[in-house]
Amino acid sequence: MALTTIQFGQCGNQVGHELFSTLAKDIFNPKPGVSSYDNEIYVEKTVTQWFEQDFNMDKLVARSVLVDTENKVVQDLLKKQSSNCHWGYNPKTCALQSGGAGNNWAMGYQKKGPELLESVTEALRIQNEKADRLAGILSIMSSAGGTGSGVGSFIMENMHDEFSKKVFFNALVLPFEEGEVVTQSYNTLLTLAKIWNVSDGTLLLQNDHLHSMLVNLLHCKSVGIGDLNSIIGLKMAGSLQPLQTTSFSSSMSTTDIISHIAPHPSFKYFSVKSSPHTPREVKKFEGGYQWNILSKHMRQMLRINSLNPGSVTIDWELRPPSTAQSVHSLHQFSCSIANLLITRGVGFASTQCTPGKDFREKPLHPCWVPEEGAFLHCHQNRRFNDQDKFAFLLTNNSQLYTPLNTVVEKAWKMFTHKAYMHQYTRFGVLEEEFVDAFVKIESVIKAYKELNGSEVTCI
Ligand SMILES: Nc1nc2c(ncn2[C@@H]2O[C@H](COP(=O)(O)OP(=O)(O)OP(=O)(O)O)[C@@H](O)[C@H]2O)c(=O)[nH]1
Ligand SMILES: [Mg+2]
Repeated sequence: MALTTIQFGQCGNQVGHELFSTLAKDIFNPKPGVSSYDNEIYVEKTVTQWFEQDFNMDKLVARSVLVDTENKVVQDLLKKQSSNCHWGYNPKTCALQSGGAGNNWAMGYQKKGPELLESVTEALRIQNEKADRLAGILSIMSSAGGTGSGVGSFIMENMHDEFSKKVFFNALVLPFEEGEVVTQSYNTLLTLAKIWNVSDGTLLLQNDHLHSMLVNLLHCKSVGIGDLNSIIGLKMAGSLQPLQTTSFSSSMSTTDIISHIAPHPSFKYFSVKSSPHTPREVKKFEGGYQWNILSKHMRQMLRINSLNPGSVTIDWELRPPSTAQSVHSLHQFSCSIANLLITRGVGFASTQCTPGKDFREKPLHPCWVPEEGAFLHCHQNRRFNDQDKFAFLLTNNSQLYTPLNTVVEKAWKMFTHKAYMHQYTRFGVLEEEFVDAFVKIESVIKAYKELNGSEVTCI
């Protein structure tokens, strides 16, 4: 089944490019660790999902639409498509303008979005026409600028009805808390509120958190945007590349993944944890982790501070898996609507690892979530990212309220002083729209926050 990706703005286009590069690297993995028959099936599924085959150019062409209000970023990406590269974009599926949206959601949503609608629709038609069976649409953008957030919200709203029978989901990059865009909290608030109605599931990616992973785990001395994107590319590809369910018989489609991880209309957010991330110099000497250690480590990522469920005591994604037994017996877990553990790599079938036992424990989920819906484990024998073992945890849990809460609190402080409001009212986005957005997202935050309490009442 095919997916069409729409990349919005600088961030969406750069992250999208990194995603397709990661996918192409995975396709051409010289050491897949599986039989050539299994490898062929995997590659065929990957190509069908993400690419078109251009036999004239002997290249894969990404099934993607590139949208921006300034053309520099996209032009740079198109230039990168040198002749020896295995994949590229189709220049006919770019919808570009010049001038930018000035970090202003209102300008993107009210002005640039409507101006770009026709060319985006045409580009999507070209992409979708070539897809045999379209499973859905994935859009990628940041919430802080004007194009990704404003144009992205506008286009997603307008496309929603047309694709209502397909899975319609998005990856949203949240800005650094101390970000460079002064109106980023407003832009994020308005984006979250608009896409809440139309998206089946939203993957939240936090620039701050990705930065910490690079510093703590990969020992990067100076972190660039490209480094952040390489982790995003890994997390997204690791989550969406071909999989089997634990019975190792039936396969798991992207539609199945989204409907498992975002099964409830009040809980549509999820994040992706991943492990192990090891610095290149350590990799050479490492014996590798056992599957059961990795599985336990992924479960530890759901731990929160038992005294203050609003905060995480130790962020387990920021430390490598430990082979020693944990000394913490008293701990609480973040209450989850759904978890999906994905393991990729060799030797799983021959181990005694049974992640379901750990992840299905009652206190991990509210009592109204059925056991079979709460946790799923999927595996793929093929090696990923040149590692023997790699694990990903897609998780829709109460902790997701924290980054959203920070944004809403900042936006509220600015709003009470009417700061920068003229930039929005100038484009017809009035105070009422802000109030509606606050009401909506605050109720979502409240629902997530109360999850931890809901679990306690049922044990
Ligand atoms: N992870 C990541 N974040 C990015 C990238 N590019 C920009 N950002 C973040 O995205 C936010 C700014 O959004 P942009 O994508 O640059 O803005 P835009 O959508 O192009 O909108 P305008 O330029 O205002 O028209 C800031 O928080 C940046 O830190 C990227 O390639 N990767
Ligand atoms: Mg831009």
